[in-house]
Amino acid sequence: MKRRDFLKNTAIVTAATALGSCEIKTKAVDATASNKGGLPIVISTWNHGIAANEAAMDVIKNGGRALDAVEAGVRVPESDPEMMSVGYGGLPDRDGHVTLDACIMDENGNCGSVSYLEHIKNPISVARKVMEDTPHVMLSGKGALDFALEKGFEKENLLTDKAEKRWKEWLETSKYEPIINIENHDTIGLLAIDEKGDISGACTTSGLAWKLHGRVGDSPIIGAGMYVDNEVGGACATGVGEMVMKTLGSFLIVELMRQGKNPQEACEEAVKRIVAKQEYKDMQVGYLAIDKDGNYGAYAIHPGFNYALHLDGENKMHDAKSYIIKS
Ligand code: SD4
Repeated sequence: MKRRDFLKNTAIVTAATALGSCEIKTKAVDATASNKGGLPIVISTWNHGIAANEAAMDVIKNGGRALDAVEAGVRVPESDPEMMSVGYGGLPDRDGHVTLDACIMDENGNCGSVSYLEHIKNPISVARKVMEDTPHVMLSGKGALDFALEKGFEKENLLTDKAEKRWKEWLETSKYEPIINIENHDTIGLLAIDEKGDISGACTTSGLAWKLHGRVGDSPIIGAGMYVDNEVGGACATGVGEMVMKTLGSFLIVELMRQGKNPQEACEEAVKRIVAKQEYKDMQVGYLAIDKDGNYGAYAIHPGFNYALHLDGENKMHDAKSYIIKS
């Protein structure tokens, strides 16, 4: 980043923070026109979003619910051993365990989530079972695994040879310090609106590579990694979960849209809430949002965040704008 960009961005944040009032903060944020969308729509994070969107849109085109679409969509990278940041084949924590986080939410405000789940390839489907078959929202660790096995999910070794090799290489050089990293930045968050206009969302990840054993990120936290309100819209997050959790980013975006911001403005404001108070130099966070009409937004702290958008019969990658501007 060039010094002038840093100063420009810092000035915006400082002004917004110092002046404090909502009105002034809004002025300090570059108001960006919403990206015109439509229905149905599927949008998801990173390159693996293309295949996920395809599966999700298939469900919608066959008259399915957005809920079924988002589950089917994110199951694609979850099941793919080449995707080293989601589900099977995900990079492990520093002790060599692949521990998974996922959540799902439907148009009626129902939601389910699993965190710190081991040995199950498709945590999103376990999250859905938590939502539909229990009075709870979230199951974690061994309890989540026991629940999954009881529901007929298969217990599997999720650590592929490739992921194990990467872990062993990391062990050789690591200082084994609990440093947050952005090496493993390919969580999938996926939002969809079906033909009826109903919105659902899903988010699933193996979390940050080499995390401390037991660490849970934002992805399974309703309101942090993903949030949907059928009257307003939906949002999802990727990147360093700790930063998202501290600001409940997805819930914040939906609430900002409820107050009148378009999806793009809401994503930008949520990123600005992070950078106003947190050290963000080596930390990436990216947000996606859709409103009830299928208009969409995307924004990240740093350049490099991209997303897959399935709209009007086309499924294409797009680069998100970012707070730090590459020049
Ligand atoms: C986490 N947010 O566990 C996840 C990681 C991620 O893209 O999104 N990577 O913090």
